[in-house]
Amino acid sequence: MATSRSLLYFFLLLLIALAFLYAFISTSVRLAEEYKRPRRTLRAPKENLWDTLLDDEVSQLINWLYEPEQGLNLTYHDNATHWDNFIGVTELIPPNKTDALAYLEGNGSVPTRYARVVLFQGASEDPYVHEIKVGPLPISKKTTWEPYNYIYNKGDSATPWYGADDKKRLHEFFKPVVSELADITYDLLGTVIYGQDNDTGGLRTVDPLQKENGRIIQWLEFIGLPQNGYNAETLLSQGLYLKFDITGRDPKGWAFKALLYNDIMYNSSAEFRKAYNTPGFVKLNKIVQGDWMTTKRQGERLPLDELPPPIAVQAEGPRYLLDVKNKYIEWMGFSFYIGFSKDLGTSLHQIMYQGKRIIYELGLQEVMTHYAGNDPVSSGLTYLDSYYGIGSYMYRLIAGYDCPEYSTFLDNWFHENGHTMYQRNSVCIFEQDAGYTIQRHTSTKVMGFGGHHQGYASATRNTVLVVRTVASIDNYDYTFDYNFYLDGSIEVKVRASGYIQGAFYANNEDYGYRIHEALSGSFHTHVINFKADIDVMGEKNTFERISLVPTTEKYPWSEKPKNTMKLKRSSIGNEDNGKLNWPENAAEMYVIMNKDVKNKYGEYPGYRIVPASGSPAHLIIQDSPYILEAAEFSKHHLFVTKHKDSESRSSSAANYMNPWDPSVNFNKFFDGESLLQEDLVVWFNLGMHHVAHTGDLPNTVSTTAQGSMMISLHNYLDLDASRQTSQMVEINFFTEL
Ligand SMILES: [Cu+2]
Repeated sequence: MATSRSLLYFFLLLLIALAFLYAFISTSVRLAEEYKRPRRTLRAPKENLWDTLLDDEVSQLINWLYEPEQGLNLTYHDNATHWDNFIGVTELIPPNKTDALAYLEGNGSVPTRYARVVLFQGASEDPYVHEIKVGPLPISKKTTWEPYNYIYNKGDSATPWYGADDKKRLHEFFKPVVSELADITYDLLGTVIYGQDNDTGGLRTVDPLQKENGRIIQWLEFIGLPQNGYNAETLLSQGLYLKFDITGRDPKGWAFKALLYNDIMYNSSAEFRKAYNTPGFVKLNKIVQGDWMTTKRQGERLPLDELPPPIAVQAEGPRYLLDVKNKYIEWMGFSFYIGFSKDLGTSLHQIMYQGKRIIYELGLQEVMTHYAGNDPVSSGLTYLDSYYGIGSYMYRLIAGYDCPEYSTFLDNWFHENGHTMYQRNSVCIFEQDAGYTIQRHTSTKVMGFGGHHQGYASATRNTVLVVRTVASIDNYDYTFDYNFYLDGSIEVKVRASGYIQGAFYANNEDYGYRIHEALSGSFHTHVINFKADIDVMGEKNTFERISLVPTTEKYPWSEKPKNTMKLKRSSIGNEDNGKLNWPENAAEMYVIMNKDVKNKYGEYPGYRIVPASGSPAHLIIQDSPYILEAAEFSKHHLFVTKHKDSESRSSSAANYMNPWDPSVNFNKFFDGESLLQEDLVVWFNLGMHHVAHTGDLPNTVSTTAQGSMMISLHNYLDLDASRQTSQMVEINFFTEL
């Protein structure tokens, strides 16, 4: 009996094992088939003019730059010291719009290719970074270089490089100062820094650098290093701050100026040590590390949560056509090219809808985060992320989480320091059901005296094409979506997640909530600037403001005047009036129109730009003493200017290195030029004011940390364009009451 029961168990186990094996194999086969499914391809009508340089072009270019005839005195990056000159980023310069359009829409030849090359000039008492323009490419006898000045309205592409000696300073200057304090930091902070691999503490610099009386000032903060392998150091501020003068290249000119603890300044380590040894010295809370810093699953299990949630499937393959080599896509009347740059990541170009160009360029310009706080680090911390290279932080996406399993994944690559960096699967493209209809209606009528209900219901699926990337810029993760809708709308959406940059809790009550033992969720504003070069039926357009105003009107049919509301139309005449905020109560519409064209009812066709989710933010701080004029785009919600090839970006990577004299001062774009029936560019901000709370631990969640802008057809077609889709139903019904 016992033997037969054992046999039964054995067969039962075998059966279960086989079932698991079958499930595993069939899932693997299914996934493999999914990936192997042929893409629906096409050949782009023209070459992509905005992608990265080709490998051959770059290797020839770099060899050419090293030739002594070019006079650049360059050292290979990997062998370079901080006293050498070396190559940074090399990338394609976008063509001028007129040249590009002549090629894309006319008989013009492919625009000549030029590269932008960033050169770090360390071999100088005053190190600097400058950019040169090299071309034509590929390298030939005609190739020359010249300073790449014309897109920098400072008039010069050179920027002081105060960070040339950063590594030397850290190891030979900062760390000796802090290791001398190790006994105190061990007691006050629970960590030590000796400049060794097993240090339990670290130093955070505040960016950008500051100036006082002509001297370059660097503030540093002690931080804990996470002991659990999670990237949580931005949650581990320790409230001890150091001030250094780092002016010049000669270490003899550098000085340790002061130390700040609990809102008290000490002019030297000795003064601080003396105070520390004095009875009554107030010791603040230490950071407490733990699971709260980790993103692993924690807390009580949720009921039924272990069952697989619903997922989307794509039964018959993609419904978009793709040219992978040219990163060109066609979908439901739209077509566009995807560009890439190391500083800014992906951008979209030559967006056509129903055979007409509607946007020449749509792309990120800058990601700014400005903090505030009682301490010098939180107060001064202001990020302009293009300096770090937003595109270089666009890593591999997670299939099934970041994007549906069935997405098409594309690669990016960029060239920096003489190397090519590949980022596999860092762009995903997919269609998704929005989860609600784009159109629906139910109609019922009671028929006759019998009370029969007769009617119909109509509904149209809301299928959206998404182009998605994620930039994980150190602590924060920004998800960038370009969403295309069946009614011709294009949505630009940003979601934030990842670790907040917290502050030490003490004395920061007015700048954020206290969200852990020693942590303040320091208040900051994200301003994320985009460029939309919108062209409505040609380049010549006008920016219309349609105000919705209260009024009192007399009517022939009424004895008394009536309080009511009506439309008031006006145009933005010139760039002096080109800085705008979103109106209170949304009582104004902003529409880019072509006033040389009328539809059959006499209205001008246009594209409306309108916030679609979240609340667009601009900087609350007036005239930031830290970012100065380096981020003028952050002062309003949106801007309109006349297109110029020399005003191609609202910011620049180099702005962050020299906010006192930024390479691009966006404010200079507004010089009174007419905007009436001109080629217009709209610069709009997404973002938010972020007062982090306990729900931002361990990571900010995207439910509230998001915002989007919709660019939508406005009297552009005679009818809603989503009527073209076959993915709709009309159901007639007849019921008795
Ligand atoms: Cu934030």
